[in-house]
Amino acid sequence: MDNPLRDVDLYALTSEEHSLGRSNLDVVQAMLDAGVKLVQYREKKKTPVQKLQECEIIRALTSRYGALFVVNDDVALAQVVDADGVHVGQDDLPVPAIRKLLGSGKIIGLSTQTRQEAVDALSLGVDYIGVGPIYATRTKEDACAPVGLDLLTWVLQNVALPVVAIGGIKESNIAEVVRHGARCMAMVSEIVSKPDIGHQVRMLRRIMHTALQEAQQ
Ligand code: 3NM
Repeated sequence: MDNPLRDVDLYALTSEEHSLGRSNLDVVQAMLDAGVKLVQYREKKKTPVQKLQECEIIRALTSRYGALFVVNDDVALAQVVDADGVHVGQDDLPVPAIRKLLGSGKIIGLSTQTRQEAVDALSLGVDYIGVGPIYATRTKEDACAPVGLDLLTWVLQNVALPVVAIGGIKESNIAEVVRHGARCMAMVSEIVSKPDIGHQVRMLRRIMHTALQEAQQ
């Protein structure tokens, strides 16, 4: 598969408990209206039926906007709503089994926290890797200590896979992450916990693009 993150500068994840009382659907609608090109559905505290209902609607919305839709962890849910792919962690169903279920046309993303995990991802046949948490985050309950920008830089230089940086990325540090080579940033709280999601998405993308232009000069 081509790099699925090629046109994705900002990788937006859902989390209703951090969304200031708004529904995932309202939040995703605002993200798409602001030009987000990839949405990951990540929802740890809902029933399977609730997740299915939300994912069916988000699938329809993302298709209408020409955005990619990735489901966190749940391969069956991704399959049944015909999502574009799944994102899994190191302790989920192994990637070769997921590939067998989804086939070659779907995206598989894998979280990595070490050099070895990133290198190993190459032979697993994933389409991209997450590297993080770059900074401390309170959003993911079982997040490990920050891996820092050093791991990000090393992976970008040594592992020939598309990379998304994640964990504690904010308006205040996003330019620094760009300067360390990342071109795709995943964020939860810095998007869903802001009152004006459209404004926030546009501002984050503006900061990224300015930093990128400066880095290329
Ligand atoms: N995965 P925020 S960190 C979902 O390191 C997730 O793999 C991580 O939330 C990883 O942008 C994380 O609010 C949470 O810090 C990111």
